[in-house]
Amino acid sequence: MIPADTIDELARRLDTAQTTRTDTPSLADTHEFDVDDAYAIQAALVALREARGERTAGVKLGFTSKAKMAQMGVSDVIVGRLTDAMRVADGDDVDLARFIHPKVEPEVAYRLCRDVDLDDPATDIESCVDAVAPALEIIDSRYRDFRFTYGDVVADNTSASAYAVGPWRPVASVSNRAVRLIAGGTEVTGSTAAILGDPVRALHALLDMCRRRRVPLRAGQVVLAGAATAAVPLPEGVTRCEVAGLGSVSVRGVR
Ligand code: 0L1
Ligand code: MG
Repeated sequence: MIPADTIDELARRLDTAQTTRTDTPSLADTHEFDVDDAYAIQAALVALREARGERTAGVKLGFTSKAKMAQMGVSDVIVGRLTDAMRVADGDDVDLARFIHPKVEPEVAYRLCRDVDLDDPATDIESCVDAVAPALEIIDSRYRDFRFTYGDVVADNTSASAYAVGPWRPVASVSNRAVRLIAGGTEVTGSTAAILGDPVRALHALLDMCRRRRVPLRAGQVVLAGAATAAVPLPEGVTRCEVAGLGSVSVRGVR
């Protein structure tokens, strides 16, 4: 474990990168740290946001596709935290100047309807969600040229930056649904099967990660289950995610 003052220093470095929209080199270039340290930096980073008045609004999973896991050489998902300041209402403008080099990915979101008891081995995570919706996640790695290690990206709150959720529907299976992402002139198609085979598996993976990393899960929070396609640069103009049988959600990039 690296010392507490180093955790604090690295969290501040990432926080400054985000608040000043200035990228930073990989933390791993100058510091040796393990995954436990990385989650400690993430917690300190989110605490800085909370100290400025932001409130936790949910959690997200990353690396939920086989392709991304293979690219990073890992077999585990990562968990990050969402705050209310990251939320963009469906259809709203999002100022591109908020970001360093934003990308967008189409996702599925779940809504927690009760607090999740992480310490009860019998917890049934599926009974803790009451709604599902199409979602867009805007990721904005704070690292220069997207050059980061697994530990770096965990420390950087899994590149979490902004998100939008479409109309909620009562929870139902969203397995194997066609997904379309239209981002300006770019169109990408995929399937919810890219999310750990079925987005419901993301809920189980989330429970496991939150138990291990002591990330609380509370009623009303949003869960971003993971991306159904590769991320693409967030353009000026409308970006829309359509999930077959579930609906759509959009944001409009503005300068
Ligand atoms: O899948 C995710 O939401 C995590 C993204 C982290 C890696 C990146 O910034 O590309
Ligand atoms: Mg994502």
